[in-house]
Amino acid sequence: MANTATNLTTNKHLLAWVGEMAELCQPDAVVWCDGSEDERKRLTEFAVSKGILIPLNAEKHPGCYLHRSNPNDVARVEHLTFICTKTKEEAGPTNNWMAPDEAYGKLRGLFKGSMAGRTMYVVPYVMGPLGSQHSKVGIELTDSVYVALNMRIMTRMGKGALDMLGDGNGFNRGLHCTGDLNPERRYICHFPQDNAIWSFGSGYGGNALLGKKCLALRIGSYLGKKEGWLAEHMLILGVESPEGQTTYVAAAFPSACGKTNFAMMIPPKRFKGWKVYTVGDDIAWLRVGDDGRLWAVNPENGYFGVAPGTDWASNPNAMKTIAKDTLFTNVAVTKDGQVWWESMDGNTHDELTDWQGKPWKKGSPDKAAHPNSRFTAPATNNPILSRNVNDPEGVPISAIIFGGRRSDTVPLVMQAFNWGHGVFMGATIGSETTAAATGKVGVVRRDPMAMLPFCGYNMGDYFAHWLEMQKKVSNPPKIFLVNWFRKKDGKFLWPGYGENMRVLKWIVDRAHVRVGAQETPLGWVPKEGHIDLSGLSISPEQVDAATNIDVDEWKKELESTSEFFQQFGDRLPKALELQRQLLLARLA
Ligand code: GTP
Ligand code: SPV
Ligand code: MN
Repeated sequence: MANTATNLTTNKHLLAWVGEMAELCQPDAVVWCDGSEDERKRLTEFAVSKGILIPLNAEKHPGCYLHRSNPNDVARVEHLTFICTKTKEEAGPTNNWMAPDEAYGKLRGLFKGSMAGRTMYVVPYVMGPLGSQHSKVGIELTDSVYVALNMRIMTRMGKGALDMLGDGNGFNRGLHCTGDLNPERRYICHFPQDNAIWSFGSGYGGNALLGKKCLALRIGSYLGKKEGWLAEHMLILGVESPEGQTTYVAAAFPSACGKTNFAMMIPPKRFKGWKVYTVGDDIAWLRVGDDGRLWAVNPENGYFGVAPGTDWASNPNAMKTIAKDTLFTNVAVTKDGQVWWESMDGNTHDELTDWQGKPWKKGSPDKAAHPNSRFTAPATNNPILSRNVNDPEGVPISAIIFGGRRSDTVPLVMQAFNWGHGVFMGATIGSETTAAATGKVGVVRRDPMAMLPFCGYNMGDYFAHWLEMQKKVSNPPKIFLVNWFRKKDGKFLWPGYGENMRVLKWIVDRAHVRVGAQETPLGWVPKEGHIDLSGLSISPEQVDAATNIDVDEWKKELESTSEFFQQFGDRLPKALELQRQLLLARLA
C-alpha cells in the first residue's frame, strides 16, 4: 500500500493508529496532507476529474468549485448522531446514546474494507490558533477528497498541525468514510472518553468535517467541563465605536438562525463611525483569563455558511468573502457557470441548473438551491476579519447574547438581571427548527444555548457547569436575549441584518453601563427612545409589536420550560428551577 507519511512525521502513536485504521479500512493508498498550495491544486484536479468538484465560471468565481451531495445527504442527521459514553446517564436525556463497545463493534463492521479501491487521506489539523496552549490537534482519516479540501479551508490543516503535535499522543482520532451513503448505514459516533470520532455514511458538513461540530463542540464541550472552560455554538464579533473603543460580544443562535450574518454585519448609515469585525461565525471556546474576564477564541479558520438569504443587500461582507477560493455545496448554477440561490438578484434567471444538477425553469415550485446549501470560504477572504483572530488568548467578552427563531413571545431584546438569570435565559431558548438538520422545519423546540445537537455530555451537567463558571469569572459579561424573527401576518416585524446594529449598540452601552433600562418581570428592556430607530422605515406599531411582552404567552413559555426541565431529573441544577418559579411569581 502506498503511504506518504515518512517525510512528515515520526510520531509513533500517530503512525501506529493510522496503520491500524488503514488495516481496518483497506484503502488502496494512504495520502498524508501537508496543507500546501501544491497539494490543494493536486487534490482539486483529482476531484474535478472525478466529477466531485465542478469548476465554476473562472472569471466571476476565481478558484471556486461546486459540489453536489447525494440528495439524501444534505444536512446534519441528529437522529443518527451518538454520544458513546460508558453510561447512558453521562450522555443525558437529550443525546442519542450507544455503549462504546457496541458502537465500536457496529462501526468496525461498517469500516471493514470500506476504503477498498479508494484513497485514505490523513488530514492533520488544529482547532484554534497554531501554537496556542488552548488549541486542540485532531487527525481526520477520510476517503473523501471533498472533506480534505473543506478541512483545508475550515481548519489550520497540514504540516503546522503535525509540528504542533510533535511526538504527543493527545490528538483527537477521527475516522470518516463516505461509504455508500445509505442512511440505514449512517452513524456519527463520538467517544468523548477516548477523544475519538467515528463517522460513517455521510459526506455532509457537520457529519463529515470532524473538526467542526464533532470536535470543536461535542468533544470540546466534554473537555470544557473537565478542564473548566466552555465550548459554545457562538459567533464572536468586535464592535468599534467612533471613539475607537472595541467591545467583544459572543452570540449563540441555533443553526441557520443568523450567526454568520450577525458576525459580518455592516452598521447602517445612521451609525457613522461604528465598525464591526468578525472573530468567528459559528463556534467559540471561552476561558477565564487572569483578569477574571471571559476570553473567546474561534477554533475555526473558515466559514461553512448558509447560502440562501446571503446576498448583496443582506450580507455584502459574506458576498465579498465568497468571491474567490470558495467551495459551494448544493447551490444552483446559471447557464454561464455562476452560483445562484433563492434571494439572489431577484429571480431574474429563466433557466438554471438546480442543486441536483437538473434543469430548472422560472416559476418552478421547487427550490433551485437546497435550503441548506452552503459555502466554504477562508476567513482571510473576509474584508472585516478581526486582526485578533489568531491571538492565542482570544478576545475579552463583554456581552453574551442568546437568541432563537421565534414568530411570537420573545421580544426583540431583553437583558438578564444577573449571571444565574442569564444562564436560565440561555438554557430555555426555544427556536423553530431549520433546514440545517434533517427533519421537520419550523417546529419550536427548546435549544439550550443553541447547543441541543452539540452538547457532548449530560445537558443537566452542562447547565451546572455554566452556573459554576460564575465563581471563576469575577468580571462576567452581561447576558442578553434577542429575537430577530418575530412575525405578524406571516411577515418579519424587525428588518434584521445590518439593522441589528441598533440592538447591538444598546447591548454594548448596557455592557459598559452607559445607558439605563426599564425593568420588567422577565428582564431589563430598552427605555423608550434608547434603541435608535432614526432612518428606519418601520412604523411605531411595528416596533411595539416586535418588542412586546405578552404575559399570557410568557406563562405558557415558562410552563413548557418546566416540561423540558423535568427530563433531567436531579441532574437539573435547583437554581434553574428556582429561576423559573421566581419569574412565574413575578408575572403573577
Ligand atoms: P449555521 O451556519 O447553520 O450555524 O447558521 P447561522 O446561525 O450562521 O445563520 P445565518 O447567518 O447563515 O442565517 C441563516 C438564515 O437566516 C439565512 O437565510 C439568513 O438570510 C437569515 N437571517 C440571518 N439574519 C437574519 C435577520 O436578522 N433577520 C431575518 N429575517 N433573517 C435573517
Ligand atoms: C450548523 O448546522 O449549525 C452548521 C452547519 O453550522 S454544520 O457544519 O453542518 O453543522
Ligand atoms: Mn452552526
